[in-house]
Amino acid sequence: SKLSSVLAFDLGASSGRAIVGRLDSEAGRVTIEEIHRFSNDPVQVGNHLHWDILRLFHELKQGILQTKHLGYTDIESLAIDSWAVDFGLLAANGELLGNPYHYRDHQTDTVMDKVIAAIGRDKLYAKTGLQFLQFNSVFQLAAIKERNPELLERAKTFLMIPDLLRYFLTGEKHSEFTNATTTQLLNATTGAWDAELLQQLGLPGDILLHPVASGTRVGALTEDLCSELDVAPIPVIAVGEHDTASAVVAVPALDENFAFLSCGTWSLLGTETSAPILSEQALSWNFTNEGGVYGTNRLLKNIMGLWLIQECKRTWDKEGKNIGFAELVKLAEPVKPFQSFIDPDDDMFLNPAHMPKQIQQYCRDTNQFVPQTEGEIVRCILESLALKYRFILERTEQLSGITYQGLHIVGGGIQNELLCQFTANAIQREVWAGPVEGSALGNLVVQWIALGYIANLREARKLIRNSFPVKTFIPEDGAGWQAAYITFCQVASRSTVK
Ligand code: ADP
Ligand code: LRH
Repeated sequence: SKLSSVLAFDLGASSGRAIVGRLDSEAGRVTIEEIHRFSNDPVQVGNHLHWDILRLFHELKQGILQTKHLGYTDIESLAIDSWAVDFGLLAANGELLGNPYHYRDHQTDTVMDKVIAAIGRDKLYAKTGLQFLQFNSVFQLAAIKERNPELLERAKTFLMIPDLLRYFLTGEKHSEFTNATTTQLLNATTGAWDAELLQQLGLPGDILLHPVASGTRVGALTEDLCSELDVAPIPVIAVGEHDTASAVVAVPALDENFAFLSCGTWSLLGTETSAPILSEQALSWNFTNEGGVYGTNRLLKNIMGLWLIQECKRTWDKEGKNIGFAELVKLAEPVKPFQSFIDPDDDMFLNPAHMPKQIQQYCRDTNQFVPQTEGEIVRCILESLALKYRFILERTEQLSGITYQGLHIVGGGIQNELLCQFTANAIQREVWAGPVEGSALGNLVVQWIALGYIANLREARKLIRNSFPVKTFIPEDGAGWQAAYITFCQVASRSTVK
């Protein structure tokens, strides 16, 4: 039977991978092989935090080479997805101006409030439908304009991270729709850049390219790259290039109405809707409407996620402890439950110098038990995340008017089974965990839809459901978690539960 092979690059904020997908259309099955994985290490230079964009491009090349070395001579296309909001600026001659900033760079710390004061919160939300996060591209651009106007004056083209890497691969400049929606500059109603907003903020609208729909073919590897790597000019497709858009494509839901949690560096919890929900309630709860593939909308909220654990681990690594993620979970398991809670989404956790101390500070400030050991700190984070998931799931239900029987979780975070179980306990419903490589799979299936092998999104989800295991977690200890939830809400209200 006919097999098709395509290549996905999925770049998360903590790591990237190259995955080859093989589709057997007759059998209705997909298999994947991870052919390359690399860490994504941001670099602090002076006062600023940057992505190491050339290293990421180098890793893409290593991935392409690896397909050749493993004997995949029949790759029909490739595509990139990555974290949202960040971008590079090109000069008139097409060269990259400076290293892209990391969204956690402190340049935006005070900018959002100024922009909101200038435009109006309601108006900005009505136009873009996006949640207010201090690092949305609009605020980064406003920060650059304030601090370093020469950079913007020299810029000829604005490209989001996957657009930029794709440009390095193909020489073609295009903006992809799903990721463009995360800038907070795209008008949710028209699907075009909001000229009035750009003008009011004094931002150069002419550097923005009109977005192409996800699933559009946007060139092929350049001749130069093909001779450098000695490979064929593989076609390149713009999939749902926002990793969360791709992750939600891969949710193996059989029902049209489902709640999801995309669980990696961030926890993105919400649901898919057919149109943006721009109600007053959605605005006051700061829910977002991000553009999805094929006309879908993602109503969701960012929750700080496993960043909290990653940062603790990074701090402990620096202290020479080198404890792996699986080991950290093991340390948390025997710890006494419900000793203290944090609101994961307090601003103080966005990019602190020392995450474990910051968590202790929060507990001290709220007169709670102060966790001391690694296990106690990780336990506090995991319980707090699970309780925050309940809080946001219930708000999602209120906004969508739909009750969900359980929660689908996709992404690297499902390897943390303690967190999956805590989540089932906190929401008192089933959790369905899988697939782990959600974003990469969403990337792969949209390539196959674009190539004509899969009919549509619904078929793609069925295919994923048939091809990858989903692990069910049954809720336990309802009374204990209900009591914990009440305490959690009291504690978190001090930091105005957002
Ligand atoms: P991103 O795409 O945002 O970089 P991933 O989806 O790759 O993130 O998820 C990475 C997270 O998954 C890590 O921060 C870690 O918390 C969790 N994780 C990875 N491996 C394990 C493991 N073996 N046990 C527990 N958690 C894990
Ligand atoms: C997850 C993600 C998320 C964005 C954040 C910047 O990787 O793309 O959807 O809010 O990174």
